[in-house]
Amino acid sequence: MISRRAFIGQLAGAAAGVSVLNPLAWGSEASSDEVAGKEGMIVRSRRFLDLEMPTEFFNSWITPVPHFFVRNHMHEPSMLDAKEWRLTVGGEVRKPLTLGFVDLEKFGIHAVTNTLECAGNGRRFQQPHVPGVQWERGAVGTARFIGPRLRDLLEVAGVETNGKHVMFRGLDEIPGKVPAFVRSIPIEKAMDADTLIATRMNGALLTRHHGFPARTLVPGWIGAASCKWLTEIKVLDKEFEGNFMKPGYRMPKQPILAGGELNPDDTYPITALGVKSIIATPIEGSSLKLRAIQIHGAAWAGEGKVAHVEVSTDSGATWRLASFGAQQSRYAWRLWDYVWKAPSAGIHTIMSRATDDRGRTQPQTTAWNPGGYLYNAIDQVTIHVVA
Ligand SMILES: Nc1nc2c(c(=O)[nH]1)N[C@H]1C(S)=C(S)[C@@H](COP(=O)(O)O)O[C@H]1N2
Ligand SMILES: [Mo]
Repeated sequence: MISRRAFIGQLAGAAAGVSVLNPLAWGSEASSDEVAGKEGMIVRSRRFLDLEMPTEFFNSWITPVPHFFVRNHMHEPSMLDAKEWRLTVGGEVRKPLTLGFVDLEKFGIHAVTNTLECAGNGRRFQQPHVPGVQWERGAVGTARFIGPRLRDLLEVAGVETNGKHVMFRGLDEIPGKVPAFVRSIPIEKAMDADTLIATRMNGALLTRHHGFPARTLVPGWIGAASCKWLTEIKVLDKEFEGNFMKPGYRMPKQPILAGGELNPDDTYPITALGVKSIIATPIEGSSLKLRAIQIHGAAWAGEGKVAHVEVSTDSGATWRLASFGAQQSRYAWRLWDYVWKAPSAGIHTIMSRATDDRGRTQPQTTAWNPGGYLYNAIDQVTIHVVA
């Protein structure tokens, strides 16, 4: 017998840390509860579970929970009982609150369909290489999140005039002496009518991987803003100071040389997502018959609105508009598609480029940054068309 940990270590080593979650291939591993409720996902890390959605699952406007990516910086809480769980609201407030799950739900419910993307999505494509989880396209998903508005809690607690930022703490199990995953958002975003304490995702209670029993949902912003297993909300007079606010999750104020060093004082905290599209199918390296080829993908723009998606089938020389799927919601991606009659057999490069209503367009290359954040260069796949 080998220990479970050693077993996982061997598997991770064998597959260079990347493997596809396949119940048959994993044998008894498949029934382990660390991956409960997940199907066909790419495992980017097992120590702290990080699961990426393969591109074929971008075909659904609402991402089913089994296909929704997971990003954990620490261990998920092992014991969570909604009856024992408490949420406190404190700091710069007149009346601190302690709420149970039933009390929380009494604040009423509001639904926001949001595309949640990890700031590190696409890190794998940054050149030169940057360390961190090597996400490709799928650290993103869209779900309908439901729960009370954060501002309704803050209004009952009564934010003092010096309350400028709102800090969130989750119940993650911290491995040894590392800083807790604690971050804050500015009071304006906290008071936005669409910022939620979500208790449900796609109609069901949150699962453990996604923050049961409650998480914040900060729509249009990087995933890191939406704290899972929420247990403490604290109003602060300034931005929270901690590893995950600085040096973590910051962008250079000015472009820096690829591979260069970054002074934390020349950075700002990342908030909203950029404009981005990805090609879901055909997938990179696939062989397709010489006939009408269906190209499809998704496009999103954080707090912006996707205005159009263009597709190029000649390596970027000419661009044509893609059509949108019917479904839309303010903070959700649009699915798009384009039918292409390939002119000839051979190797072809397909590209997609989104533009939003603020005039932002995906760049040819994303400005390099040492965290590998907000990668949003024009997407491309190379396919083989056979006669
Ligand atoms: N408590 C806690 N909240 C967290 C995290 C975490 O590690 N701990 N990861 C964050 C990051 S970086 C992302 S991208 C999203 C991912 O949410 P998901 O796992 O539900 O997809 O959760 C965020 N909230
Ligand atoms: Mo993230």
